[in-house]
Amino acid sequence: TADKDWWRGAVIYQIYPRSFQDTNGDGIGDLKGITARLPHVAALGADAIWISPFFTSPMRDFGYDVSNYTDVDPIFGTLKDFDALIAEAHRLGLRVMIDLVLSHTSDQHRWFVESRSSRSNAKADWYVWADSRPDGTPPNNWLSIFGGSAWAWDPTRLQYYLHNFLTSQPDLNLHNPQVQEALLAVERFWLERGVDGFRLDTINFYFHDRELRDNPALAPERRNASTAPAVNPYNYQEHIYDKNRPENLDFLKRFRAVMEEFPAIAAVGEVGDSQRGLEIAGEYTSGGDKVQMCYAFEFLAPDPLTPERVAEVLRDFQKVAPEGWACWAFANHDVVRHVSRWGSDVADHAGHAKLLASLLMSLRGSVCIYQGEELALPEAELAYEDLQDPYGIQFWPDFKGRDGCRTPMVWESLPDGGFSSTKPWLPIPEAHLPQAVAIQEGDPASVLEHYRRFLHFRKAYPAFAKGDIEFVETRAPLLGFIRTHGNERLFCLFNMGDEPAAAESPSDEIEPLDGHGFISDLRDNKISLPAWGAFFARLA
Ligand code: TEU
Ligand code: CA
Repeated sequence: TADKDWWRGAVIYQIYPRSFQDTNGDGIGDLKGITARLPHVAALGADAIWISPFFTSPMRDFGYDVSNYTDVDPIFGTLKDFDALIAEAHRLGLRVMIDLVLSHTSDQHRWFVESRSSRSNAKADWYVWADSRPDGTPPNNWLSIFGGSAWAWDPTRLQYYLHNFLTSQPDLNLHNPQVQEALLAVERFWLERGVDGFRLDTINFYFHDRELRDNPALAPERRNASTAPAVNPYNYQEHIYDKNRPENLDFLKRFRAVMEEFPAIAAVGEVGDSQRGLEIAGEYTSGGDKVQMCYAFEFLAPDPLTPERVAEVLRDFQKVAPEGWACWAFANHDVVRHVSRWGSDVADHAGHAKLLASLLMSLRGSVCIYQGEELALPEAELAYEDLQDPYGIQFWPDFKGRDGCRTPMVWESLPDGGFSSTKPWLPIPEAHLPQAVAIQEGDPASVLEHYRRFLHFRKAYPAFAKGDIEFVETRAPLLGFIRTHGNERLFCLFNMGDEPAAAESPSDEIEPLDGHGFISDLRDNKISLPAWGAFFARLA
């Protein structure tokens, strides 16, 4: 495990602990459940797991509101359970990345309890406090992603505090050096406990403008599909002052310096910004002294996934950050499951899912796979009464929230999905049961076996993980590119459409590869692909 570069091109499997596996019959997944199911992740061929937050929390945002950074919430288990999880992961050859939410805490965190108690306590400046404007309104026009002003009134301090997310998620003031020290101590705590890295939640929200200047409105011509849901006015501001501040670079360097005290640690920063995401991701991952990877939102947005869009995003990133490293994902716990987002009208559900999986795992960058993605689970349709996500409850029915991608894993085709012995915290859709792990396992035509096969294939050719990428002239719905690493040149061609398609071979000297599960035909320099087909070859 000394390979310092393991993260470059790694495939990271994201686990949402509430919904992975329940072991004590309370309907909520737990750390013991993760440990029990790690063989599934290892068999898939992933390099690492990223576990969404399991720290002590009142769970207003299901763990993204932390009230104690250095303990496990009793719902999920104990620190001892976590130690056992790490040991088992390492035994199976999996690295463990944990999700640190450093931009804000829960309002139940003792730091905030103290900070809000007066204007003169020792932690008075640990959060972002400001006086109202003379008319009593909030200090400026900053908005919360979850709706309304980003400022909440505190009746004790008679001041507003900043919250980019829920009012129960007050923003820490990282301009205060003591806050930085406290967060670096959290980092060290988990490194000493044996984690291999971090997913850093909302990494570009760490610092705000100290002068509290108003954000400008987003010019109408710059509004696009990825600024949806249009119902949320947050998407119509230019986020210059509430986040993305230059002071962040120095903090990230300090964070990295602590990582460097331990062997082979890697971090992926989540850059939430639908306007300048790639640029910021590039900035944070260049120079070798901040984070290694940034998690980009480009393919998590509602925009349709077309060959042009894929090429444009990858080229743009290359252009703004030739030295940077992205981590791509099609799915996570915040967005509509991608097979539904992009394929609601697709007849061949499995074919579509397999093509997308292989495309994702062939791009230059690292990759995150979200639990259930390997089963091609569609978005769950939930009734308003079943909703748990405060974001969904707030914007229903224009935006249905994030519960539809957070329903429990389906391990077996039983009514409880093999997830729990009792009623789960979110219902398991009946339609998910025929896609359970136990049903797909061993069926070479299944999506699950395709993920396993493709990950295995991908490992045999280092160009997939580490190579450069160069796009080849192709006509939609085809997408073609060449991945180059040393003397290895791999040509990858994808048919992103539901009709057969054909393309010219980019070279006479081409050696088709197999073992990836797709069937195609190469004759007289012409490559013919079936609907949702792909072709891989080595070029001389
Ligand atoms: O998400 C940050 C973020 O910007 C996204 O939340 C996104 O805008 C939103 O979920 C709408 O889809 C991270 C976590 O992934 C998310 O679960 C948390 O709610 C959020 O931070 C606050 O900690
Ligand atoms: Ca449980």
